[in-house]
Amino acid sequence: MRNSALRVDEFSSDTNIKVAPKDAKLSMAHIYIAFFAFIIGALMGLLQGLVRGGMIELPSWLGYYQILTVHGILLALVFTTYFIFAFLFAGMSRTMGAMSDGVRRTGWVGFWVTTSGTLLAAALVLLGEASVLYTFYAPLAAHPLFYIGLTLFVVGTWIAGAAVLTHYFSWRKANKGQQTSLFGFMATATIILWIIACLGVAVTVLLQMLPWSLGLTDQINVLLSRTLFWYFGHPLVYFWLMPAYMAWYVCIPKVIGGKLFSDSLARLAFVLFLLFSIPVGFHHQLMEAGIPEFWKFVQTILTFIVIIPSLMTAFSIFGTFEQTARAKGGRGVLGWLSQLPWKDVRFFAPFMGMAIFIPAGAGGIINASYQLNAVIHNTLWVVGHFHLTVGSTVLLTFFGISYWLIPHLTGRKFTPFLNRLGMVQTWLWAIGMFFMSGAMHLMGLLGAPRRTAYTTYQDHPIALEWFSGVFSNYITVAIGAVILTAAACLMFYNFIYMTWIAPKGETEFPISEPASDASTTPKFFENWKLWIAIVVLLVIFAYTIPVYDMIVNAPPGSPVFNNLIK
Ligand code: HAS
Repeated sequence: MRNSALRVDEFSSDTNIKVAPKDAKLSMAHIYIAFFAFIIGALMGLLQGLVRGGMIELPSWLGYYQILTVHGILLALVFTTYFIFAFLFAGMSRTMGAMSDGVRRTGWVGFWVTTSGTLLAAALVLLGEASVLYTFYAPLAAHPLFYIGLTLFVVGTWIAGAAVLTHYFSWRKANKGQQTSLFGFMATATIILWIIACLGVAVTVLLQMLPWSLGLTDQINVLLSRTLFWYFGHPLVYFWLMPAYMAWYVCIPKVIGGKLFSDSLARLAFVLFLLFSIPVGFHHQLMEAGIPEFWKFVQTILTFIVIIPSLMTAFSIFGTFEQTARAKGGRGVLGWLSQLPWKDVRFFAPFMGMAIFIPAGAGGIINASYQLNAVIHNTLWVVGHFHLTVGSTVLLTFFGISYWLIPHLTGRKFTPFLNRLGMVQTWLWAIGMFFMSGAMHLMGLLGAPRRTAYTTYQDHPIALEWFSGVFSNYITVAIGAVILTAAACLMFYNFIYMTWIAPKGETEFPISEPASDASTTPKFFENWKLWIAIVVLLVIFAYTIPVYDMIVNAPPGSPVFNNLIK
């Protein structure tokens, strides 16, 4: 077993290098929680789809908003966060050497603190004391213990993040002047983004929501609270996306038998995400009164800048595909596509995620455009948008990672049987999403609101029109939800198979090399002090004046609203 950081010449694509067994345990602990949260969250999604479509009624002890909260928290926050840390810990160990005992211990402390927060928050939701949805927006209030659970969750991830950062910086210290692994670089950017982003939610939870829910203050400044939430909420979506991009840049080229298009371009994309994904929260509040239009405009411009690293990624990954396929003999304008390993789920699941991200990203650009946002804000369109982005692009990539990561960590084989199950699972997920998310987009475009339970709006003709299209109706949503549930159950079975049933053996953790003709990566990319300083300046620029205004000219505060929508 290795117990020291790798030398620089070792973190190449050597397939014999494995995640150290003790690090694998830490990573697997995260995976167990991720997949248990996933299956419960997915089953809640089915119930929700059927209730909202008026097809079933929930028993009196179970509320619609309660299951909506469980669904959102377990899938969008718990599954993603645990999976991401599992991937980061494993990848750091694989590319930068085994973690020291101290670093690993810090990782475990982070795991237990996060898990205690998760359990506490989950218990409050299950007791019906925190039906506040996954955005826990004021003035909906939860039991104070829910906010304490959230705080523990965030603090736990900071501790786990500190372990990732310590491992990275120790390696740098031990290998002075050497370039770090691309995986380590990207993991560091992701964790720094997460820590800076969480400051916003920490401030609103600790200084506003907790005292207000405890009755220590009578009212809450809702505008300020939402602004602090979205300061966190938008980088949150990149916290989900960046690990998916890590797999696209670092692992997929190896899976398809090629090399990374450009190490420098990949690093630049991640630096741009770090710089521009934080000062853009106002694009979630374009319809919110009380924020001067000038500042909404500034943050909209910054939003359009944060689209650039995704476009760079599209270019780079497409370039990797074409170079690899042509090297294998592919010809023609698009004929080379036939050379890609379409029957290998380790490629196909993330590829499906990439393909879906093309319309999903276009939807995001629509959302960010002020006038168009007025059409779609608070409608089912937005729900359709995030089921395509995080629910498809990110999740399909995470599933694709699971097919090699879990057997690698459990010392089992990626078998042809598992590959077949994975292919079926990917198709089911994509088809289910096509129906569900497609119908949501169309219904939202017609005006159907989000965040509501079943209602026909007293049979108002305009409202009935929202639900009675050939494709845009609740039956289509329900069909999609049923197919997605089948896909989720299959994925859960695949997780069980990879963890406990697949034959013992070895599975590769794929890490690609840069192309042989790639230019050297400039050293300034590793200058984290510079990037953090620019982030701070951008945040100060984008937020100081509007936030000052929200505090000094505060709108009337709101008392607690709770137990209204259990
Ligand atoms: Fe978003 C709302 C704008 C991306 C998630 N977003 C949400 C919410 C969530 C979410 C959860 O401006 C709802 C929050 C809530 O509950 O209220 N979003 C954007 C923009 C982008 C974007 C501009 N969103 C994401 C990602 C998410 C995510 C990523 C999760 C992971 N979003 C908004 C706005 C709202 C919003 C407003 C507020 C709406 C409202 O009013 O409430 C951009 O980052 C998108 C850029 C992406 C692209 C696509 C690049 C394509 C790639 C694929 C390449 C394909 C290859 C394969 C290589 C430009 C990289 C090709 C090969 C072949 C052969 C085909």
